[in-house]
Amino acid sequence: MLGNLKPQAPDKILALMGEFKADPRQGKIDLGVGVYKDADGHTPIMRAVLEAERRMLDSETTKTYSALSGEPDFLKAMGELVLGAGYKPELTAGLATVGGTGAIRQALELARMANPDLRIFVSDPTWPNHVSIMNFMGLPVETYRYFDNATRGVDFEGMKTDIARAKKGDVVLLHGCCHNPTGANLTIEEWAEVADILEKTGALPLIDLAYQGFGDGLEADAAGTRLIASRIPEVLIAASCSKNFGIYRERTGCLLAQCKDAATRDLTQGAMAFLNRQTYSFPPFHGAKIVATVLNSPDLRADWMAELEEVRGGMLRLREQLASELRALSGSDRFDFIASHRGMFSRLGAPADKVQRLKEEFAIYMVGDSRLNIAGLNDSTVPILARAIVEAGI
Ligand code: PLP
Ligand code: TYF
Repeated sequence: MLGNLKPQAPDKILALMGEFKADPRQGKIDLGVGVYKDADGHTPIMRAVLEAERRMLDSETTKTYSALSGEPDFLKAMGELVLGAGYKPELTAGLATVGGTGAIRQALELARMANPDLRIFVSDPTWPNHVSIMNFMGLPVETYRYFDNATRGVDFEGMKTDIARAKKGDVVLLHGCCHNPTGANLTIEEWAEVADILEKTGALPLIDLAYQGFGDGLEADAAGTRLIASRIPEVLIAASCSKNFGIYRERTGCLLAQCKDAATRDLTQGAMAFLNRQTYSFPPFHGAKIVATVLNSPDLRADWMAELEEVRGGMLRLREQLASELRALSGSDRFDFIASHRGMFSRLGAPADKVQRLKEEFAIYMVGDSRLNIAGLNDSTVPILARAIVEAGI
C-alpha cells in the first residue's frame, strides 16, 4: 500500500541547508534558513532559557500529563506578551501548540470548523509553509499584493484593494512583524487602514507573529497586532517562541483567539482543546514551561529582554553595514532598503540566475527568491557579500 505514495517535493529552504553543509568550499556563507546566528555562526541557548531549565530541573517532580490546552501560566504570559495591556483573558481562548507552525495549522482547522467554505488570503509572497499547509488541507488560497519589487517596500495600495475582496467568513493572514520572506513591513498608520478594511468586510484576521522582538523591539513589533485586536472583535494570533526565545527544537508556540463575548470564548476554547486532542493530544510541555518561567521570573525576564535586544541590535547593525557597504561599492542608494527592512530577512529582488551565481561563484547561499538571512552575516562577511552582490550584477 505504501508504494502508492507519491514523492513529495522537498522544502526548498531545508534542502538548501543540506546543500550548504555538503559544500566543501572554505569561507562559504549561509544566508539561507531563518535561524539566528551570532558572529561565530553559532545559535546559542539564551542565558535566561538555560537558567529557567536549571530551575525546572531542580523543582519539577513529575512528568505526568498536564493540560490539554497547555499550561495556563504559559498562555497567560503569552497573552500579555503579545497583546500587552489590551489582553482580555476573559475573551481570549488560548492553546499551546507544536511551535508557531502548529498554531497556524490549528488556527486554520478552527476557522474551517467555523466556516467550511472559507477562503484564505495570503500575502504575495508569504512563508512557503503557509501555502503548502493550506494546499494540503485543501483550503482555497487567494493572494494579496504585498511586495513591490521596484521599491522593495510594500505595495500598500495593491494590498488594500486585494484584502478588501475578503468577505465575512474568509480569513486574511497577516505577518505581525518582520515579514518573511521580504523584510518589508506595514507602518502603524497602514495597520490602522487594514483594520478599517477588516472592520468593513468582517473578514477574520489571522496574525502570524513569529519574530516579536527581532524588528523594532518587543512592544513595537506587537503594535500592529495590538491595534487589530483593539479594533476587531474576533482575531486569531499564531505566536511562535522559536526565534525570540531561541528554542526552535522545543517546538513552542500558541494560538490566541480573541472572541467577541465570553460565551464565544468558551465555545472557541472547547473547539481548540478538541483540535489538540484530535491532532496530538497534549501539547509539548518543556518549551512552554521555559517561556512561562522566563516571563514570570523578574530576573530572568529582564535578562531575556536584554539578550533579545543584543540580538536585535546586532542584526540592525549588520543591516546598516551592508547597506552602507553597498552604497559605496555600487555608487548608488538602491540597496538602502536593506537598512529599512526589519527582522531576519531581506528580499533583494534579484532573479534566480543571479542567486544561483552567488552560490556557484561565491559560495554564498540564499533562498532562491533572493531572501537573505541577515543573522548569517558578521563584520567580516558583510564586505564579501556586498562585493559579490555588485559583481553578480544584482
Ligand atoms: N511563521 C513564520 C513566518 C516563520 O518564519 C516561522 C518560522 O520558522 C514560523 C511561523 C513558525 O515557526 P515554528 O513552528 O518553528 O515556531
Ligand atoms: O523561513 C525560515 O527560514 C524559517 C525556518 O520548513 C524554517 O521560518 C524554514 C523552513 C521550514 C521550517 C522552518
